[in-house]
Amino acid sequence: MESDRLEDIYIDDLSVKVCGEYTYYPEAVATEFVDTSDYPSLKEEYKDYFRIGTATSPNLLDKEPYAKIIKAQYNSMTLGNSFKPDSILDHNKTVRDVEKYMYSPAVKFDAVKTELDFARDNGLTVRGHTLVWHSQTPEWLFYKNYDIGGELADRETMLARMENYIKNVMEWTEENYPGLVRAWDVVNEAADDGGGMRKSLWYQTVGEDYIEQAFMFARKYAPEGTKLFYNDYNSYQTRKQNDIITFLRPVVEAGNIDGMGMQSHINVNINITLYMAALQKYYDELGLEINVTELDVCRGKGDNWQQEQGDYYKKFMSEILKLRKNGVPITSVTLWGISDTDSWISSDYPLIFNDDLSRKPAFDGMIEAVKNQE
Ligand code: 9MR
Repeated sequence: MESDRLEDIYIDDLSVKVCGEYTYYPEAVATEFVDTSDYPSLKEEYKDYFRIGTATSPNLLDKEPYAKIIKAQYNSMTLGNSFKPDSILDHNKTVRDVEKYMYSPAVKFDAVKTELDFARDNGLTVRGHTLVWHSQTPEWLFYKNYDIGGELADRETMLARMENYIKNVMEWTEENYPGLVRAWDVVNEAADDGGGMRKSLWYQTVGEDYIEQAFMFARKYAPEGTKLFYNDYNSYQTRKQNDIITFLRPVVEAGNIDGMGMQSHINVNINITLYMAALQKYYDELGLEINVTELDVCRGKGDNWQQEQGDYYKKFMSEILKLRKNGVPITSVTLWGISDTDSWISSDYPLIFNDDLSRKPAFDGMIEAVKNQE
């Protein structure tokens, strides 16, 4: 704005539209950390059963105490945000040449390198999270000519964009980090909390077979041996589970899915027996292997919450081990973060280390569960 006259200028009816969504990259607030060298190691204790993972963030790996505890405790990691479509899709490049990128949006991979280098250099495998999701996926992807002022793109265009996105991400990853990503969350959170399928922009543009299509493309481009997962929250709840089983059945029949990811953002009041029955059912009905992909357990209200939460973690892991012993193929358990301070729900203190990385009863509970199996 310019003016030759020295008068006040008023702007009214200003509105700011956020394109995409805000992503919170976790930070460590503590400045002093305890020495974690003498802790027993989760990955060692569980090595005969399944992998133990954590969610990471590039700025946490830069902190030495964090890097150290991750190397000591975990043998799998999930990039907490960096592999999501809003981090990979290159808006500027795409809209600079819409014709060229019409069916294959431009992608960039700068954001994933710190974490993938760390995993490769320290012998952790990676769960790729995530390819097809309603959230952290920019809205422009779904529009004709990538113009959010216009109409939604048609089914054929969106199928082509979906196929090329999956192809480009999988091929880049395998070329640059061969064998590192052992599993992909191909479709994330497709079930609606109110029942049925979520009416996401993928659903609206492609139609209700978008899950089948996504898994078909994923199978086509996934390197041999890479496991393909569906991943969701509250997927132990009966109604949601039934919906998920219904829409995954054709994917199973087509042979395009290997596993069910149970996010498991839970709390100390969730009934462990019901939760385990759900795992058993995914296996019985669909024959899928199971990963616990985003475990955190929000604390209870009482003064004794640390111990109560520790007991819960212990019971939870004991039952997981039991289920595995009884034949349910559970192949990894991943915690969604390291310490309470870097959790996405830090005010609920849901993880196994305190802010200074001192161990909580939750950590000891996980160790006891595997040491004292019935
Ligand atoms: O942990 C992630 C957090 O840092 C981001 O701000 C948030 C944005 O949606 O996503 C968090 O991870 C989510 C995961 O990708 C899917 N399941 C729910 C997780 C917690 O919101």
